[in-house]
Amino acid sequence: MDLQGLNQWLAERNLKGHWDHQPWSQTVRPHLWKGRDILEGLNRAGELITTEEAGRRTIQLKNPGLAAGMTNTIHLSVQLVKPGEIAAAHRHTAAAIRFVIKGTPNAYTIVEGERFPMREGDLITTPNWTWHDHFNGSDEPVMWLDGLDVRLVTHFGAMIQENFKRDQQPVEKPDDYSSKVFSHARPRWIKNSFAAPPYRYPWEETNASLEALKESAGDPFDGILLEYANPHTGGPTLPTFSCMIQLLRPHEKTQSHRHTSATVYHAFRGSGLTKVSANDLAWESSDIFVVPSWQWHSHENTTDEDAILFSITDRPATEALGLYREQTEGA
Ligand code: 1HN
Repeated sequence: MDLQGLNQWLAERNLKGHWDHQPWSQTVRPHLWKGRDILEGLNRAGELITTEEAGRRTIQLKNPGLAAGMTNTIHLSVQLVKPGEIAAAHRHTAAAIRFVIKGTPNAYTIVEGERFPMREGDLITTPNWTWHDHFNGSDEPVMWLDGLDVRLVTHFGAMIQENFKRDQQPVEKPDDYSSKVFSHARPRWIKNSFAAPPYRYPWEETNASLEALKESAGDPFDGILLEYANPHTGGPTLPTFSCMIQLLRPHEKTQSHRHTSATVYHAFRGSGLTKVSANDLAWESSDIFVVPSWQWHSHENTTDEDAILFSITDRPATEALGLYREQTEGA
């Protein structure tokens, strides 16, 4: 039996020699999806399928280097809920965030008995195992970005899901409950029972912070970069991933670095260029792109207007597992 014969003999028994080189994993590729394609697909889906039939009416982003999903950890999709529609209540071990790209008054995500309004630029979390459903009570569609750690959770074989006994969970908390419970003066008798509580980060507050800090030095790799802090711990948005918003000032060009965490971006305002290894990802408002782990990257605002990127990073997960490394140019 020669070596090739042995490889074959082993393969028939679901075994493999270390010398028989086959990749351990598929490769996440840098890639950019046009926002207008996603929105066109979603609007067409709005005519062809109901939320009831679809479960969730979302268009999922698929990385060209993977059989499924956008990265090995974070999954991204864009969701549409039409006037009068309900996306039924459920909970799962995957944690999710919603970043609203087309808001409207009277559309809500209900999480653990609290209804959170969905206005453009708002970020709303539905942490691991929290009941959540969506409802659009307005006469205009509502659309948002769904970010979940479902790829990571699936790798662990830990994706568990339960449906609520009715389509909608009851609203049991007063409006603005979380924003008051987690404000600067906090009730002494309420104990938070989640590693991260459900929470809404209103755009007007996020934007006011960006504006107030605009003249600061900023981060050399990311400009005016803000992290949406877990209101309970002050740490990353969620235990497995964190959300950021960054403002790149007119013609601002950042330094290049690389790190062992993947980041997915949504161009919320303006346009620019993100260089990822040998790829030039030219983005404009509404586009989505991915910077895979351990690839050199830098950002540039190529215009005379401010540019704003929303992003999700799996860095908290890699840090928790002792896997985080970072390298800067010349280091
Ligand atoms: C999910 O529960 C939602 O609740 C959206 O809106 C997208 C993608 C994968 C798994 C669960 C939602 C999802 C999801």
